[in-house]
Amino acid sequence: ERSDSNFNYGAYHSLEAIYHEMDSIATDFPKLASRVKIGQTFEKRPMYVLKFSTGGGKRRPAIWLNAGIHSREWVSQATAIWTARKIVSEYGKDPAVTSILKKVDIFLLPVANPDGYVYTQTQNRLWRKTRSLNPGSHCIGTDPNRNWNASFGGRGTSDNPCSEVYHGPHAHSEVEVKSVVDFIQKHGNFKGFIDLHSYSQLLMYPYGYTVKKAPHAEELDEVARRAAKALASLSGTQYEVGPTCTTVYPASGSSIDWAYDNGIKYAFTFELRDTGHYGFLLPANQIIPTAEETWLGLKTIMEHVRDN
Ligand code: ING
Ligand code: ZN
Repeated sequence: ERSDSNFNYGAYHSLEAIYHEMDSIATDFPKLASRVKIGQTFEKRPMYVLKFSTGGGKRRPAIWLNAGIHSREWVSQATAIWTARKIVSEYGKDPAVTSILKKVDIFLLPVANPDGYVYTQTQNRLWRKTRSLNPGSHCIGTDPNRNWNASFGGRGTSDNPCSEVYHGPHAHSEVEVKSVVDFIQKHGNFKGFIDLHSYSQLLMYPYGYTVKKAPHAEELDEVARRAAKALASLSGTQYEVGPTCTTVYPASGSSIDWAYDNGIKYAFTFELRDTGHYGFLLPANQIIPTAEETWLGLKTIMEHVRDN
């Protein structure tokens, strides 16, 4: 029944290959998955999401799964595409997946920064930012995780276009960010937003822009602890849990702070494997082990969204 089973989930792939696999997943499971273009990048590449839905109308509560906003964090894009295949193959088999999809739609963006991703594959493996031009500067790109309208330009950002945490000329200046913002706002019923990064083995929730506690910090902490415990249950990988600002560093304009401040309560960032031995250059033989354990954490969060 599968039209294409040649994709090796234990390897890193080109943007083109990932997009092709997204198309294959949608073709293999047409009642469950569809590939939707949400916009195009600065360099005019398409931005694709996979929508997983069992029907129930446009306004079903939804979860946004984001990956690859920082292009060099390759295990995040790889984990995301593995997760897409996992969702369609477990639907109707794993009661958790089946029940989640009975109530909630899942939107998965595996490559949130396509221009950056292509650049890491062809020019500079450690490129983090977008590839937009900065007028008046020879430096390229904006940090797309400092570009959201959540205390934009505040702590943990830079107004220097040459910085790795350059916030950009204004909130949502990056078309890759704006496309996600517009999609989520137009939809209007997102309840969860999960952003996959690497590395450090952390599971964080708002805020990054302030040390003040988020109004739902206790609930978010409890969910995150349960998710980290589920993740660790597979092979013992330990995650630290806490709010971004005090767990990693202050950072304004991030995706999850924007999501949270716009009514998407269940907002989390995973920093996937490892703790720094390989760092961004995580060997491909760790993709599937990383994705398998992360899946248990993701399911814990998605079940909580389903029930709340
Ligand atoms: N770390 C994140 C970064 O954007 C982070 C940390 C997470 C900041 C959530 C804000 C919100 O700097 C990496 N590795 O990108
Ligand atoms: Zn990152």
